Amino acid sequence: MIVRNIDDIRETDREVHAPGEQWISRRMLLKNDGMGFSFHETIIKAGTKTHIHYQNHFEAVYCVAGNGRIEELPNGKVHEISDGMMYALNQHDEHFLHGGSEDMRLICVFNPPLTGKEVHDENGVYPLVTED
Ligand code: 9YT
Repeated sequence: MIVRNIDDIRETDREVHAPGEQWISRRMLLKNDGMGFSFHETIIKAGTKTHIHYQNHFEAVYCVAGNGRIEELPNGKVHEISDGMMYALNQHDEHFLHGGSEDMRLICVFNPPLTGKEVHDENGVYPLVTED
């Protein structure tokens, strides 16, 4: 059994900051934990905007605090996100993720799991890392 507290993740290599500090991701489960998915807490900073297009991954996101919005690309459709809202990128959906009036706390699951080494490229994509 794996039992972890978020405080065990903080300020370790499992805590990743966006290059522009729009978000912080604390990876509670990664590929090497052997679960077949990765499981993260992500804090989206208020007032930020992040371009995301996970062409190699599916992601489900559940908001447990704060607020923000998803802007679908290219059609511009907007979904307000707050405590209790879930969205799933089941079609590798390209979007902007906007922070709202306060920081937003998200629980995120990735399939295939992130290894922890991925960084968003200039197109908002995480590469598929296959080597162990
Ligand atoms: C919701 C989202 O995808 N935010 C970007 C960070 C990502 N969740 C991660 O790497 O944990």
